[in-house]
Amino acid sequence: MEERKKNLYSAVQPTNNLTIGNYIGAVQNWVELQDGYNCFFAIANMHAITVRQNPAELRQHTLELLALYIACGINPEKCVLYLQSHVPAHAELCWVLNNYTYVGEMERMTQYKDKSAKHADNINMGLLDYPVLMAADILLYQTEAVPVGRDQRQHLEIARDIAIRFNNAYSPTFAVPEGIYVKGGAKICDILNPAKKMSKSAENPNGSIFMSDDRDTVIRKFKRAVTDSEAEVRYDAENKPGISNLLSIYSVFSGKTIEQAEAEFAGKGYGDFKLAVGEAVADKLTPIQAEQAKLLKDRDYLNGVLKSGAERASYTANKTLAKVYKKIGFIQL
Ligand code: ATP
Ligand code: LTN
Repeated sequence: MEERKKNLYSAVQPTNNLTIGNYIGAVQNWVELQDGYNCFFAIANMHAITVRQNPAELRQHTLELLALYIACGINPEKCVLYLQSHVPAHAELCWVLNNYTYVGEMERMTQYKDKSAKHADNINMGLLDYPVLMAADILLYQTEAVPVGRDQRQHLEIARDIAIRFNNAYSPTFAVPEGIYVKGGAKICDILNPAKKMSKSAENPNGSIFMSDDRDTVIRKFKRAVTDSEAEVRYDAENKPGISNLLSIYSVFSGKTIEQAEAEFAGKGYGDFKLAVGEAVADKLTPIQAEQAKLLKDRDYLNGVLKSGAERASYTANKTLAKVYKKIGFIQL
């Protein structure tokens, strides 16, 4: 008998154009996983509004992200691709789970501390509650696997804790999810400041490579990437963070291992290496950008994907929500 496929869930916020960090840590990995799992991939627009968004830009980034998912190779026929706000069960389960989560736990979250420092004028309830909404996302789909970048590990741990807490208080209700992290690429760093993760909302856009950057921009940004005073292309994350980060990026975009890349640039200068990284990235991005642009012109197609995704996601999500409501004593009509 064929083994049952496990459910897999992940999401990205439509907060800006994606960076190659998002691609390496998340989307690229999803493409490889889509055959082995029952996949649900969301556009987390409800998470996005925890920091102020311009409505027109949010709308545009949402469509761009949907088109980008598909252009990167995620197949909307195989996977459920949808917009988080189209499935009201997310907000509903989040409310229930809030009552099984402690304020102290949320205040200790690294991302909350970082984002409240960055947006000190707008430390809203949504920002604090962000991990509970993420737990609701995951738990609604009886998710067993969650492929994300390292920075999301703490949030995933909380989702597991909440699931276990609820299951113990009632009876088994939620699957307890496991994280899937890519080796090497789980944390891509800012190319101007390798101590920081590459982020789509970084203050200096020259430290991030965006999926929408054209060839010249990509090559120019890599040319200025921070390296070190040696002249040796060698992986050593601790002592050579800049070069090691570039090696991780090169390895993913060229399809070569780190060792092969080190051998390729033995005896060559950093200038040659940085140019090669830029070219490898640009070569991969160009066809993705062309496909994304083509998809963005076909609004009917994109709307159809969203509609079908919302229906299929709602079906699974509502089953879990009904189970939860029954267990906690909510009368259902
Ligand atoms: P923002 O800057 O708006 O907070 P972000 O760039 O951190 O955004 P998210 O939408 O929070 O992006 O994350 C989307 C996915 O990309 C997540 O799985 C996250 O773990 C992954 N990711 C984000 N940044 C990196 C990175 N630098 N390296 C690897 N993976 C990353
Ligand atoms: N918080 C995540 C995006 C996200 C997510 C999820 C990831 C929202 N809901 C559920 C995995 C599972 C981030 O990457 N910043």
